[in-house]
Amino acid sequence: MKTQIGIVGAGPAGLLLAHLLRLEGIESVVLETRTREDIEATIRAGVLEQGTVNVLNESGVGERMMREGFVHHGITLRFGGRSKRIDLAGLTSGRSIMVYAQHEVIKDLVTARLDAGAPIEFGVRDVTLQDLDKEAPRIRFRDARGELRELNCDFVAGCDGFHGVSRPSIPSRRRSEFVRTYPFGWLGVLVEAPPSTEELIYAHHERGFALVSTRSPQIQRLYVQCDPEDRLENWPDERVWEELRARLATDDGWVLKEGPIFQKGIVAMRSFVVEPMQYGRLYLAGDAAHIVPPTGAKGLNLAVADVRVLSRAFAAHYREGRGDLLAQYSSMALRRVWRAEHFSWWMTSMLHRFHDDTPFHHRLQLAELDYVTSSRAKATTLAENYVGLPLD
Ligand code: RFL
Ligand code: PHB
Repeated sequence: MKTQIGIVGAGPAGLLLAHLLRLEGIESVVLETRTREDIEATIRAGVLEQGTVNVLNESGVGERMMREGFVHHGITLRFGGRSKRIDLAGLTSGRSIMVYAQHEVIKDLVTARLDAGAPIEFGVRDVTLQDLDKEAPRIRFRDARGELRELNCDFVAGCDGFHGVSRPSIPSRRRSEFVRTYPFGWLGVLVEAPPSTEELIYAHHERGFALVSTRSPQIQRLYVQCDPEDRLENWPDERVWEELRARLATDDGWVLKEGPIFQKGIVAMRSFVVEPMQYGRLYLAGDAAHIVPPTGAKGLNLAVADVRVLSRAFAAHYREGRGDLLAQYSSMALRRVWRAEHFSWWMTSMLHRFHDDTPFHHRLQLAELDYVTSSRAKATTLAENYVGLPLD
């Protein structure tokens, strides 16, 4: 089997890259270890930056998002029992965010690709990348029927997430990794209930962070900070509600609307970057190259920004024989990545309880929250990062 770009992973990075390349007339094959049903049902991100929304619309896969997604013009920071709104649109000349679930983006991209008759190999196993530093790299894998196959490509795009095979295929002497793990995770739940708020609430509390997000007028997405090693058995529904009620309590009579919890999961929090995001003919994109803690809602958006730059670089290579954009891919992508790393780390540090917290540290967090919600300059810093800096 032969193709121009072999894409490992059918997450947002791999699927959008395949889609953007197809629009440029560049052929690709997407390999994915999981099934279509599984990738379309995995609950992850919810917040799309304006730039991400534009990329999806301009490439023709934004129609359902525009119909079913929700545009938000602000967010609320809640601390000390009070709520303060950050006017995202007012502080950024009208930019906003879209609340539309990641698995809905995945469904739209899978449909677009399959409708165009382009291949996605689901259920592959034993993926290995060969000859990445040679003219003709190859991807070996076992397909869903168990047959050994080989894909010859001009380039390989490693879009297989944090636990994929692409990044470890770069010899360790040729990559530098930057890591921070946080001493907490998020317990996330999906709830059948009407929204308690029109905009997302990020809450700082002595018992730990809490977040109120949404999926639809009927389904809400709520998170509480927890021990990353904690087990779901320790979080019966009543305990989830008790923590949410306590951490979100205000002195103005606001009430959290409750309902049946139908999905629960715990995610660990880390910051991670690999440099460079390229080796030979392998280009990494999305979580394969970098992870941010979800507090800044940046992970999926970074994946989109990466593949936009990468698809343009491949287009310049095939159309004009130019290699300069491919050569610059890693440094261009990393500039945005490190900005988002800093923002996500800052939001996380400001809003969470750390195990070694002292009263001094707690007061510093409150001072920072007070400043962010009262200084136009600081609020603008939050707003322009949250809605996303303009794409290159
Ligand atoms: P993904 O989504 O992990 O996709 C990688 C795909 O590769 C497959 N794979 C392989 N395929 C072939 N061969 C192999 N050897 C393979 N190994 C793995 C996997 O099965 C998978 O399908 O990475 P990608 O495409 O880079 O996308 C990144 C995003 O998924 C991620 O950054 C976001 O979900 C992060 N994130 C958020 N991002 C936002 O922009 N806004 C948010 O509001 C937001 N909230 C979140 C989040 C992530 C969360 N979790 C669960 C970590 C909230 C949460 C709770
Ligand atoms: C979500 O809706 O899942 C969500 C929203 C905002 C975040 C992270 C996750 O910062």
